[in-house]
Amino acid sequence: MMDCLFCKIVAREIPAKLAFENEHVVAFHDIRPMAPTHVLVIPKKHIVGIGQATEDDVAVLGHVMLAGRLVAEELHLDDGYRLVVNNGENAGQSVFHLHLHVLGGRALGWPPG
Ligand code: DGP
Repeated sequence: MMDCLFCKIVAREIPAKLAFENEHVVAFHDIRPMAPTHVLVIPKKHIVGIGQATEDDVAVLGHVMLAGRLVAEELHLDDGYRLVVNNGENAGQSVFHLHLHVLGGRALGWPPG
């Protein structure tokens, strides 16, 4: 996707502080962190959001989730962490390339705002 910010991060056309990468996903630190650790895991494949994912995406969605866990372990979020996917306007999705937020490093409130 030519105009997708996160596709440009995958292609290294825009810099990001990488946390993890494999053949399916890239993980990088969020530019506006909401917690001491705030990493985004994205599929290399352009998927607009979880609302647009299909059966063909089942495997890559699994890779995204497992990479989220791996990042949390690598960054020593031993006291707990949260994995979040915002979908659509009411959830505050602002980048339309599926991404999993990995949040940790402090106690996180519930319910989220
Ligand atoms: P969401 O609101 O769920 O769509 O989250 C999008 C996140 O993307 C938001 O927390 C800020 C982050 N973000 C936006 N632009 C950039 C960027 O250019 N670089 C990085 N590292 N993060 C970005």
